[in-house]
Amino acid sequence: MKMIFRWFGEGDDSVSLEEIRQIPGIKGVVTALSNIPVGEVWPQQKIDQLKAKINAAGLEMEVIESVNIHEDIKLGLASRDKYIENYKLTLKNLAQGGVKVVCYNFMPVFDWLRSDLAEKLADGSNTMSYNETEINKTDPVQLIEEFADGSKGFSLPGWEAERLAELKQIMAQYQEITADDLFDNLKYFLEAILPVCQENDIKMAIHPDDPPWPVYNLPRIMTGKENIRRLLKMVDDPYNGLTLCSGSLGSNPANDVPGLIREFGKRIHFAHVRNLKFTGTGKFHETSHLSSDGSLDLFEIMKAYYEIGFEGYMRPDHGRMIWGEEARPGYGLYDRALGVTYLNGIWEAINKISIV
Ligand code: CS2
Ligand code: MN
Repeated sequence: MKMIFRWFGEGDDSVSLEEIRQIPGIKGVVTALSNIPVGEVWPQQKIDQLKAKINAAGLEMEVIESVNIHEDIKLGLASRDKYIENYKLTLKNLAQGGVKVVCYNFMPVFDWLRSDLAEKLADGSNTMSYNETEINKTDPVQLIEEFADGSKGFSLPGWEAERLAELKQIMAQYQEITADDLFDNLKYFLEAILPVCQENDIKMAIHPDDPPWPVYNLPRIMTGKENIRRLLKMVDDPYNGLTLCSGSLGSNPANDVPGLIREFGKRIHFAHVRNLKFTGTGKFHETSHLSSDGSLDLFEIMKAYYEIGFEGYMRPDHGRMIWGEEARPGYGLYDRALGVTYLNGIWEAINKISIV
């Protein structure tokens, strides 16, 4: 297991590489080039500059989160081929820069969704929460607009302000798309890029949908065991793998996260580990990583990774905002750093107990 930490890049993250370097056990960052519109090729020079900066801080850059997928690919439009060609070039350039794993998602229009980005907890910290009833009251177009105008302090991934005009049209186009269509479009994409992944030894790791069920009438397919099985069989190759996010999959209580880890084993290239607490049907809030703070058993999750002989990358996922920190929701330094230390502690304990 290689523990890494998400860093959004200079100017896009309140946390510095120097701070990340001081978290015990952190070997590298998972990052991305910001400011490259979705669908365009990531230039080699910019990748190399980013890598040089990260390496100079004593950290590795072997994982990218995310190279986002253009909506035309998800919609299966004729124009997808040009975006797929661009994606292949980006993968080649990234591999050239030493990148081993690319995390991406295949959610229509939206990435993760929350109804509250700063819900107050009893201990005075705040955290992100989800309430299906609240979400259903909001208008998706308005929600994206609110993010894009900068008033929330960061933008929704893949939704640069200049692309807002297309949004209504894209929402309408999705009304024709079923979950099966989305699977077909994902298959088309993966089969097209796979030779590039094999030649350049760069693995794809799809992130599950968050939350893992359809929202705003948009299909979502990376939701649980059956669909993940279908994906892995559909393109049965180790380069078609998973980012197993305990928090995203775990927000549906029907998903048994340790069971998924054991079943999908070597096809997991990247692990996102975090906790959350169910507060009702379609309702949860994120918590610290500690098992007793939430509904997921992080010991069982880490034990499952240990038992499959996990050699991939792992990162703590969202943290709360604590100690007065102000940062991008979910991505402050302190609570995630506490998460790393807790996960490393569990791992060390399992390891030492297993070898006596
Ligand atoms: C992440 C996702 O920040 C987060 O919540 O878990 O946004 C993730 O980066 C993307 O879905 C992966 O493409
Ligand atoms: Mn995640």
